[in-house]
Amino acid sequence: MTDVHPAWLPDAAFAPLAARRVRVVGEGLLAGTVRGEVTRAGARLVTGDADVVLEQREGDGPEAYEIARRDGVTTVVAGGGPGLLYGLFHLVRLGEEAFAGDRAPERHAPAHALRMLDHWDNVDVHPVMGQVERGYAGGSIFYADGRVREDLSRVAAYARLLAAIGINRVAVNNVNVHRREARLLTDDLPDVARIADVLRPWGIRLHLSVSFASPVLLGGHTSADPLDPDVQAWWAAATERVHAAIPDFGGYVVKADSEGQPGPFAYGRDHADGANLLARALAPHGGVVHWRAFVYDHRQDWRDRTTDRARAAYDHFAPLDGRFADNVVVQVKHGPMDFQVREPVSPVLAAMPRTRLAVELQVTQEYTGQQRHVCYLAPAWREALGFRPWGEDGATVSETLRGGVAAVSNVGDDPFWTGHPLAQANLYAYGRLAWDPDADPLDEWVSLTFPGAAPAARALLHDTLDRSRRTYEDYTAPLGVGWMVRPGHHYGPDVDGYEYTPWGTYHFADRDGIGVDRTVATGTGYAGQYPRPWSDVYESRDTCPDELLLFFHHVPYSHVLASGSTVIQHVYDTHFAGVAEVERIVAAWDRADGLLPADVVARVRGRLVEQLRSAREWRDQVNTYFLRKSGVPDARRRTIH
Ligand code: GCW
Repeated sequence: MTDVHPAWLPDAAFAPLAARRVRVVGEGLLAGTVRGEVTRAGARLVTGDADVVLEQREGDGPEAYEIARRDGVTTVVAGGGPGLLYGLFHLVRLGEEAFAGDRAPERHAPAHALRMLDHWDNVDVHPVMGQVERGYAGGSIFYADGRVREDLSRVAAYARLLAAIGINRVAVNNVNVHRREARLLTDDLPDVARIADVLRPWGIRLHLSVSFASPVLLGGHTSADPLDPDVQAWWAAATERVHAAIPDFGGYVVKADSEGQPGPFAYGRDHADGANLLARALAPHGGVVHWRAFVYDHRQDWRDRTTDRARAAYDHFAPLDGRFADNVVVQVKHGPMDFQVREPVSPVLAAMPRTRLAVELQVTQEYTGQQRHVCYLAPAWREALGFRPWGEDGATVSETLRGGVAAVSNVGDDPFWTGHPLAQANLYAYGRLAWDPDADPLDEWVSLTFPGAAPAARALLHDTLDRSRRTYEDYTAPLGVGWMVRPGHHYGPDVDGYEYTPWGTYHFADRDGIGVDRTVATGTGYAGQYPRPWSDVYESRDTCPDELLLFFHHVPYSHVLASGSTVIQHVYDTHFAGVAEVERIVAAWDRADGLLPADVVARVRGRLVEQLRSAREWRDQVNTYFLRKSGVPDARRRTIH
């Protein structure tokens, strides 16, 4: 392992701890990890008088901890090994502040018990998708040369980073399970167990994505019918073997009957039958099934206006509420489509009160600039987690989730982990929001990653990241309509790229207007999948928020937004403004020498060159397209090509 960036755990972040005497009271694997961290930091591990006491006392939630400071001693009392570790990292985040003055006891516990990262890593390099599907940071940290890596030191460093942000579950392979990867469940178990061994000291349990057709692919059966006793026996035995190799195995992740993956539909069964089959096999071992709700018809006909991809997850899953076993988590993408820069919150999240739901976020920036563009996603995730589907007085999405949160990782074998160094902030923020959906993690990330950064450096990072999602939105597809990306790889503009394809991702622009009518009155009825008040809010053009207008309504270009601008003028203005903003950020980084480490500055500058090129391409293609369609000139007479 050479020259891997320390991300948010550089040695300097441990300097305040290094100067202290630390007593660790507790037994077990994770207490051992905590002692290792203390020693690694250069602090003195003592058994007597100490400046810091970290104590593990069983009970009261193994992940929770209480921090206090009295009479010159900082204490962390944890309910278990994980809490001890999280408490230690909390001290690291506090820095010197952890050792100053008195501190009233403060209890910290995660908002969600399941805080998961999903890797879309393949063992082999897939001919189209590469090794990491939708990965923008190089190859896999888990696999090389067609098998699990011999040297897993990079995985150990990753696990340490994840523990510092509270992640406790990692699924190590792609939900599109190809032939080779299907065998992780069987032939490769000893190797998969080695990964689990590396994750375990950091409080992280390993999960596997499995093919629903495994009994056929691996077991020589002719069917994978969930109601077939032979199939059930096969899963029970296979799961037994997994558990024998990995005693704390977390469970399975399944993408079934989606984008060509096999599933229960082939046997006339539904998603509850499918999920419960695996749940039954896992239950004796304490495992869970993450069953994805990303199910839709990807063989649509654009001529057919009655089929709406946005409706699909709700139509498939809401009727099954109450039928899933207790150890099934139905994993729902945060929006009804697919990780666009702006989408409404999925109505499925409000439609299944008797099901354990998890929300799925995408840290890897598939549709948000592929880690060549800066796009800090925490504001979008906070919006989703904090959304109140039943109105102001109702609960937030985060409060209703009983299956926790999951997200697609953005990490690869790149020296900066994430390609774009600033994309590390997304991974950091995801972990912290999974722990506390109200957190605002950017300052923390800056302080840890760039210890001692001057105010000008901090300002530069804020300036670059704070508004970056809005900026990306400004120069790409407008007003919630989404897509307009190049088919396949999803990078760069192509307004009609998906317009006449089977994927169900249309904008329906013509000479008069644009947008998808998803109203109950005249459209696909999608707006009616929300409870009140949102069904009403979205149903009407007058109350639908501007940023989602084209998601819910087909309107003329002359339609006046709540902002006072017309739709067409909004398109022009935001596209010019978005590029101007990128130009401003580029100029700011031109002056960044000496503010941040040279390798970071160099890498960011390189990415910004591409971001600016790409943003201009977006601006010019989108503006030109709509000028030609509508014939309406820019009120400010700027050059539109
Ligand atoms: O967004 C789409 C991606 C696919 C991905 C799929 C999914 C893993 O383009 O690459 O497949 O979503 O979430 O299953």
